[in-house]
Amino acid sequence: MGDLFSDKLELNGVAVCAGALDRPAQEQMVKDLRLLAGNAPFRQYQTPGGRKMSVRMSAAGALGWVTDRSGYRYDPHQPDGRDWPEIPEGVLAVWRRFSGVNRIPDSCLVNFYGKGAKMGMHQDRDEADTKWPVVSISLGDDALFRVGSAEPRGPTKSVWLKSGDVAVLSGEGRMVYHGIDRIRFGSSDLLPDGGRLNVTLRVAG
Ligand code: MD3
Ligand code: FE
Repeated sequence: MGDLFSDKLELNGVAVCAGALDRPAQEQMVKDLRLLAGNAPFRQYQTPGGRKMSVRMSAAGALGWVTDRSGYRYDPHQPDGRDWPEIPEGVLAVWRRFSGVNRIPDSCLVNFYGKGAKMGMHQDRDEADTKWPVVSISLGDDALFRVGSAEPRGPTKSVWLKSGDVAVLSGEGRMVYHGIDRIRFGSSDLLPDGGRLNVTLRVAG
């Protein structure tokens, strides 16, 4: 797990590998994600409570995470009935390098943060078995990432996630509350129109 050539920061059990992906690797991943979005468009979902999320989401793999008035879930089909596209090879390579496990992920969620988008504090617990790690890749604009504990109202710490950073959520860190308070829109030139992409890999089913 981890890498000799990147800074590793530990935040309430969450490992952040700063600078894990170099610029060419980031550019290749953006290309792969553009192709992915051609087959699974970014959608703005509604929460079970009927609010629109500010983050737009796409996905790949056997199971894609979706939400609507009937609940949060992993679904084998897109809202339009199509299968999700395959997880890009370069994304799987990041999982192999950082996850520390031999299982292959079956779910790749792609979040897009435009100007003003954020994600409230939550736990990731829609997966069938939460013993498996989550690997997260940040691309584009800087994001203020907040990490709490496994309790909903525990103390929190914050760190700016930058383009090319990889976060590994395993063990203690897997069930912590976390969220994105805001992005610094336009802080990176990786995406020509600004914004931030976050790719999360999971064993969901
Ligand atoms: C800590 N995404 O997709 S990435 C999510 O930047 C999500 O889009 C955020 O939270 C984003 O569920 C945060 C870092 C991250 C991802 C998954 C985690 C942190 C996590 C799972 C458990 C604990
Ligand atoms: Fe999450």
